[in-house]
Amino acid sequence: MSENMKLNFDSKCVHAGIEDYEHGPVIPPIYQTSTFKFKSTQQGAALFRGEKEGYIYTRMSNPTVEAMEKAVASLEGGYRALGCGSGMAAISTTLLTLLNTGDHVVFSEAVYGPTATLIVNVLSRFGIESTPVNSTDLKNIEEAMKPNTKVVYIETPGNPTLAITDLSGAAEIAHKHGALMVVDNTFMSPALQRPFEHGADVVVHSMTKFLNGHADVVAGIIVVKSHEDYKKFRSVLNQLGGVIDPFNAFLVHRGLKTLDVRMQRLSDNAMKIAKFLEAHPKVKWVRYPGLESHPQYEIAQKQQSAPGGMVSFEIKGGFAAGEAVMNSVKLCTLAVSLGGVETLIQHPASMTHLSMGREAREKAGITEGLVRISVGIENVNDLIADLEQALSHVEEV
Ligand code: LCS
Repeated sequence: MSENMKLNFDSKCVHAGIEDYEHGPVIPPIYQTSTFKFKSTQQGAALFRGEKEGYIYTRMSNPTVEAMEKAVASLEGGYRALGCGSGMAAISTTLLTLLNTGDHVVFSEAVYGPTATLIVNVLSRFGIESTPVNSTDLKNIEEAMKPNTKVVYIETPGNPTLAITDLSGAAEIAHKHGALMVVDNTFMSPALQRPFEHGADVVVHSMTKFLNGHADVVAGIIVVKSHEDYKKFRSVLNQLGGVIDPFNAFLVHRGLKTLDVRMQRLSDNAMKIAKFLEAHPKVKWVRYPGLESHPQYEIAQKQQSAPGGMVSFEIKGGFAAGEAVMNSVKLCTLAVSLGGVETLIQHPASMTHLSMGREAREKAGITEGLVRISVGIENVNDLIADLEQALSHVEEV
């Protein structure tokens, strides 16, 4: 692809990060090597001093990893990106890069369970304070800000409540108080939401999910906006060591090619499933950003180009009823994780959000009966037929 050609997002998914390689392969080769040979001691030393460009050691950089990083940075509209060994590696590296002892973090209370646990149980051991807030109401963010607040950490839509935070509003508050806004964009992917366009300073992802899209890789990424940030983050990542390996980077880069097509299809499927569930007499409530019943429907319309593939709902009869549905599905798979081409169903209170504890879950609106679906790209009629038959196993309340 010509460097100076301006492409639309769906074309970028196919071409971003792809360059000309020796022997002319269309797909970036996998440099499955831990280390790179120096031409001389002088050249090796010059590479270490940063006087020459080149590869030294795969923890520091690798061409296959770099190709994928360039692709994700381009799709998010950032400057550069740093591939990590998991989403949690990306999140922990980000927070350890930006925070010092004595600093304070304000974070969305509805986040992936281990993110909350990392902030509350681990960072606190290093003297970093935190305040969880219901970030759907910007007043709560404003009230939680302190003179030592350095990071406002937002996950939107939040896992698993799908609570939506106004990104531009949250960024304005963070910046007014001299803090940075970090956004976990895992649930949307840049196909549906680009946080840099709404004032984010750093974007993180679990690439395990939609970016890779095929449930066969655990990986994460940090996307930054400037060369200074890139150098700062690269240095900390190099010391902490939680990098992605070349083969997983290759797989993610391959997955990115179909990102836009997958996100459109699974959003369409999820919209139909959400409507089906909302109309079902055995369903108590449905939370989906594409439904007008979603409390932040207007904000979703403003900052998301489609509602995405995640649907949460509760069946009348609470957890026992949800359990009956989850044990009866045949096409949907009972498993945690999300963002693949296959539809997954799970129970956050006993699975992904167990580590948060009941009190924090209740405060964040993660009810004991909440069931979460990650909608895939199967034929939507097959998915609805499966949910219909699974719901028939629930007794009428
Ligand atoms: N951020 C979000 C929004 C997530 O949903 C997850 C994982 C992570 C970060 C962490 O990424 P990882 O280290 O697993 O690559 N969410 C999961 C979930 O809901 N079910 O299983 C994993």
